Amino acid sequence: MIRFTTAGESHGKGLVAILEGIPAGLPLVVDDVNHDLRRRMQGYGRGARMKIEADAVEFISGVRAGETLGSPIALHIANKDWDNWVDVMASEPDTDPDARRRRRLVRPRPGHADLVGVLKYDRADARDILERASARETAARVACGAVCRKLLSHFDVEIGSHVVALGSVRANVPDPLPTPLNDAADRSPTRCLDQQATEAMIREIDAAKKDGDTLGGIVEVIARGVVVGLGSHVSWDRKLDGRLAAALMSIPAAKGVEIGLGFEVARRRGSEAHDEIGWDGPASSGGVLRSSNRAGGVEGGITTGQPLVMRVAKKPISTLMRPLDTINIETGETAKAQSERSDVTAVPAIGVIAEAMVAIVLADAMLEKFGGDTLDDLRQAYDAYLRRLKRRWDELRGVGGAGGAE
Ligand code: EPS
Repeated sequence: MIRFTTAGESHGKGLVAILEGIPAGLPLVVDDVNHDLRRRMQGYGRGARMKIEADAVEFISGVRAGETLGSPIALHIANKDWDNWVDVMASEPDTDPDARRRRRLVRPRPGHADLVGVLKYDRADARDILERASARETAARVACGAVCRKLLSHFDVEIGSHVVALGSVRANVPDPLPTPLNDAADRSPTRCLDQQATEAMIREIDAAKKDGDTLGGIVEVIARGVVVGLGSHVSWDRKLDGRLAAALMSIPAAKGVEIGLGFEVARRRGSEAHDEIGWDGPASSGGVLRSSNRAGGVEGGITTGQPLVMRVAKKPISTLMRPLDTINIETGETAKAQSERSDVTAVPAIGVIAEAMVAIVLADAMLEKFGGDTLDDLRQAYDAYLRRLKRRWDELRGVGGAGGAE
């Protein structure tokens, strides 16, 4: 239903994305996208690049007079840093065939795509790999995700995230979480809801920076207002949890994804692992109420109508100012890995990127279930489904007493 692809090198001219499948008639302006692009650039521990860039989107196609047309939406985000990299990244061949471009990277960083990329693509300069492997690409994903988020907002879906761990610091997560989640999380320089933990995270980032080191962490992404019945149990590739996990795992530096209790569920007995079912829940959950949300909003690959709760573990950035051992791919000597300008941590940003990936998967699942070439078609199919859910138990429980609250 939704297809998207991105292109662009970190220090090339810019990033582009093509997003296809968004129905016609969705109100859309650049600010809907720029808001999330700005959020992605924030966070304590980011490097100098974020001071150079001021990410902003330009719609090349698919949007007219503030509304989507149903045609592919092409998006462009310029790299301001391009001006400083023209000679390094220019597409034209060099006039002198023996000339070596500046900023070659020949001492691959353990943990980065540098080494495996040069082996696979048979490149002499790992810059040919790292420019595309850079997390800068995620700006294009966030742009596509923002459009999908706009679509979902018409169905009262709210997607937010917050940092639950950074380095060795674990946050105390408030229960219940604030609504809207991002209004609270975006106020913290580490996008963490625990003030004390935020301060400890900042101290740890400062210490890591001093040591020439980097930090990873864990973010939690939550999608509220998702109706019961997205995804399917019938085939492996239609299961929504699998689709979410794949999308989240594709984020640069992601090393683990959990849904609901995640790995913790394996340690529990069945009686403490599942969510008991009772009456008088909202129509969007099929009229039933769950006493807990250990499943994280998915059972059998299908949404339950409970909030979707996912966590992503991010490894520390692999560019270290005090580098690890490596080899020089040009001379064969053992060496220390090359250092480039980078971030101490980008954990606060990965939450914004994870929100985008979740928005794309959920928009796809909504269109799969409800279809429609226009926002209005989608709305009508969605409303008809909600009416069907509301009527579901009428006969069994007596009209009026079944569907429960809206
Ligand atoms: C990033 C841009 C990059 C890095 C970071 C993410 O800019 P530069 O390489 O010019 O400093 O700040 O990239 C990485 C951490 C990485 O491993 O490639 C961005 O826009 O998010």
